[in-house]
Amino acid sequence: MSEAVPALSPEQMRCLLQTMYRIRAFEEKVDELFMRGEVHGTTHLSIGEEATAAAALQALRPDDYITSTHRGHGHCISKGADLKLMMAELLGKETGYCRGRGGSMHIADVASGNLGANGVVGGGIPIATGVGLSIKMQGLDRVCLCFFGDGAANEGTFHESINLAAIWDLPVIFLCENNQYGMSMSVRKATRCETIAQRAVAYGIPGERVDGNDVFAVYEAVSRAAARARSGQGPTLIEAVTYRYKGHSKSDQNRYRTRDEIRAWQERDPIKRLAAYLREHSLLTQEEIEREEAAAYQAIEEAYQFALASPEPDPDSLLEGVYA
Ligand SMILES: Cc1ncc(C[n+]2csc(CCOP(=O)(O)OP(=O)(O)O)c2C)c(N)n1
Repeated sequence: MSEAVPALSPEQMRCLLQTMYRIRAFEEKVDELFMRGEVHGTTHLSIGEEATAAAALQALRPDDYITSTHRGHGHCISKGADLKLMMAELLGKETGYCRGRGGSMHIADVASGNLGANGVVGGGIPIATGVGLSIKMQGLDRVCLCFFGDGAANEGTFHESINLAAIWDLPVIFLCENNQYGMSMSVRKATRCETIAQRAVAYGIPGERVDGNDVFAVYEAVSRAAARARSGQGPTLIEAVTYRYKGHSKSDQNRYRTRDEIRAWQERDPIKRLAAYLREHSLLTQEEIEREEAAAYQAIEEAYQFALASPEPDPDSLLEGVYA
């Protein structure tokens, strides 16, 4: 964990732990449901990457905006989404966030500032720039945080969008979750740059690389970027270095990496690291930590039961919301 004493109250740290446990419990349940054939299609899990989502949202205000990726459950939960509505969405139920039409990759809750997950790699980046422009033109005291992956950082839209946000000083935080792979493509093979953060130089904005498995480091970096954005100084590019334990999606055989590599990252597990910090600094006892963990799994079970009991969409509504 970062050396500096974090500018977070014990209550905020507990909240971070709760959020990370909820993300993990949600995704473990989703993984199980896919395996049992209860959910169809595909899903992208962010198990191992929880610190970045939880800490980034802790550094923002409730009325700030986010855009998300295809791996967006953690972003959604950290933004305060209702677990029941999320689970219902995954099970294709009428009570889900998008009435069961969106599924894992398209959960949005515009009322809470979650402008949506996105199946198009890099798709959220120009949206975030547009939101930044809207915030600026309306003179609002808000920021938009844009999550994207290391693979998305090689899309044309990444360069165009950040360049525009930079020249117009838009209040956007571009947060790259570098989990080391774009599907099976290692980030080391996909780009000649040493880091993704150093690309900020090309746009004349600050770029910062942090340990994405360290909640405090992510919190500090996003807080700095948010303060900069709110004061009219424009965007920041942050690269959070992290790792996904599970395959890219349900069809991944994990043939492009070794078990040892996965194990080495699991030793730097973000949840275990925060729990150890809280114990060592006598902020929570082991018993309290275990209670938080159990409460998260309980909340997910309740969400699943809610989803199971929810109605299927009416077939007569199939064409609602479809434009041609
Ligand atoms: C425009 C576009 N190109 C390709 C794909 C197929 N695709 C889905 S996820 C993915 C990898 C994305 O990698 P990254 O941005 O690093 O995110 P991660 O999956 O690692 O979270 C690709 C190539 C897509 N969905 N959209």
